[in-house]
Amino acid sequence: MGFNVAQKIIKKHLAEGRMKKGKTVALRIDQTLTQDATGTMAYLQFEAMGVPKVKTELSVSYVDHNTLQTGFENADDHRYLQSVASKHGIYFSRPGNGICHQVHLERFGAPGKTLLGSDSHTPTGGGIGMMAMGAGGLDVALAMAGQPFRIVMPEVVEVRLTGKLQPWVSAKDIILELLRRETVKGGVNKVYEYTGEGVESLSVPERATITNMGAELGATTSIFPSDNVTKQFMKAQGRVEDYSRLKADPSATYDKTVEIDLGSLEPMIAKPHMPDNVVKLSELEGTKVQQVAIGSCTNSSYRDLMTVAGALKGKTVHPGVSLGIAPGSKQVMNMLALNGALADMVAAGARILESTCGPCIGMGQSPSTDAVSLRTFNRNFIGRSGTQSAQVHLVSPEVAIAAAISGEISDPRKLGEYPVIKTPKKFLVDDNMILAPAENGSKVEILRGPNIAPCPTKEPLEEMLEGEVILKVDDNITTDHIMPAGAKILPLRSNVPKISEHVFVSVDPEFPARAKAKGGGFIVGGSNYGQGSSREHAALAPMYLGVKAVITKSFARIHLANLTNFGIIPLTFVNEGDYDKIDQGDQLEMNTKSIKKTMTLKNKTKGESYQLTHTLDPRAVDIIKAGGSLAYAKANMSA
Ligand code: MIC
Ligand code: SF4
Repeated sequence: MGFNVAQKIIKKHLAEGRMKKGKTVALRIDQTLTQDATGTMAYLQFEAMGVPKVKTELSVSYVDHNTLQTGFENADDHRYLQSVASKHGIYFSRPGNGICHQVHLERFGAPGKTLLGSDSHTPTGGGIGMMAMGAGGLDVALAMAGQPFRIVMPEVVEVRLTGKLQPWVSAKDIILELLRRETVKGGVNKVYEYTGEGVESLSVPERATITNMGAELGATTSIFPSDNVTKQFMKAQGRVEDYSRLKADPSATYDKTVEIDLGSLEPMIAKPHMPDNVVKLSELEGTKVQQVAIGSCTNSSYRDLMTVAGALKGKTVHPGVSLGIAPGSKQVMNMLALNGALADMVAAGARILESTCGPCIGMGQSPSTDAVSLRTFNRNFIGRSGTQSAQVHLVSPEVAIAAAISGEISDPRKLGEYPVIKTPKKFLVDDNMILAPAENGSKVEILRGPNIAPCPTKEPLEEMLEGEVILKVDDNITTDHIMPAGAKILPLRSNVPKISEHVFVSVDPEFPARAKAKGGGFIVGGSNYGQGSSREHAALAPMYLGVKAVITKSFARIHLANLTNFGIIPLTFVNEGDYDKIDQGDQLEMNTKSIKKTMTLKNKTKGESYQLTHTLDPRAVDIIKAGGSLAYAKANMSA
């Protein structure tokens, strides 16, 4: 039997386990990436492991999230990251060099390799045929220390692309259409692999837009084959030597096939407040728009911004709209500057932002009260923009720019001739903002500031878990609900005691105080709990507040792993109906002396019992018992 692309990479990197769907496989990791918002914690954990030099082929530390620098905190983190990278054999991409996923695709990624990143949009690398996965910082630290990364052997879904996109319809519309069909929980433990004649018509940045936002499906990753288009891209980046061809065998099979006819796709839009709340743009035409933001790791490539510049040339941004544009990397920004496209944007009234995440994570550019904001980003969770009442919609750069010009949601096909942007024969390559690690790391001193607090640890699991339900929440709770980001909270990422004061505040402002007063307790949630970002702070900070167990109908993959890593036991109801029987404030009790496949939870308040289960393999059970991965890894490494 032949293999598909995902299976080929898994097979080549298999360190433990059998490639049997649903079973745990451990994969060797070739490359890692971190960004500053999750990276400081990841490196603190790496330091705690006592490994002098990373054991990967390549590890890169990026600074792209926390760059507002409204106080000393961000800059302290940057300085720490730079020194720790130099000491431990890690490349350092300086602030200003661009968004991690965009830069990694341009400068480091390679087909057939595995990449683990402490950011949920790491699957961007799937655009060049990498098996690129997001994880919590601790898992990335472990990979840097040479440990394999464990996933559930995924199902592979074939997304067969036929036909060719029409003018003004682009890659974003493809992934929005897939989200409409598959939803934000459709992809758990699945890999989406793109096939069909439509693949050839998509450039690497377009493919990367699709694999990037595949994260919103909850998928393990998404992947394209590596073909001549990939080769041309790598050649234009001056590193054709990193190219290799990677295609599914003709006899490869898939667990399911989804077909998308590119030719019949129309411009699409995700309405507030979920990336799968997708409709045809035509349904919303005429809605007034107050803000347009273009950029983020989803849509900030040279191709995207040249399209935007082409549409803007000679026009003025509508008086009712604020237009912000953040090019994805220094390479993109510099090329736009040199060919005049940046001047066209500036002349039209665009507000040019740094090459960072910026408004995507609420770092500035928060919309006005109740504003309709059209963004080329990948997430529109409530409040993420920094304005709780904002109506954030997700769109392609084409749709975004049509709105910026007309002041309302309007069909970009009315803009006239489509500026078709070809991949340049040669990108402008200058890696002067990427620092190589020191030759002799032992001489490098690590620089810490007062904002950098050590990573808190947890005691081994108690034999009897007792406490109150300190919070009950609905379905689809995101990590933005659990641990909000934004300009005020993000600078606290390297200080868990401080950041824990913000846990769940958008859901219930009293939560942190209650958790502390009750000495921790239980959280009860609905399905797809913890979707979205990979931020391990959404597990780490609740752990610090004393959360002992999270009991839900189902979990999102990365968050489940993060809870395990920090010793919070993730359990699900055997009978989903039991969710309705528990109320906030109920007193619960559970014997955890041995963690069996089914366990009994006693509700002392109601005088009832419920059956719970879990998906933890024996190793994960040991991790929970040890009080988390760090404690477990330390014990095992010294053994
Ligand atoms: C995000 O898009 O939410 C982030 C910020 O990039 C996160 C990581 C983080 O919370 O630091 C992600 O997607 O993993
Ligand atoms: Fe940055 Fe936004 Fe991409 Fe996350 S989704 S890495 S915040 S640009």
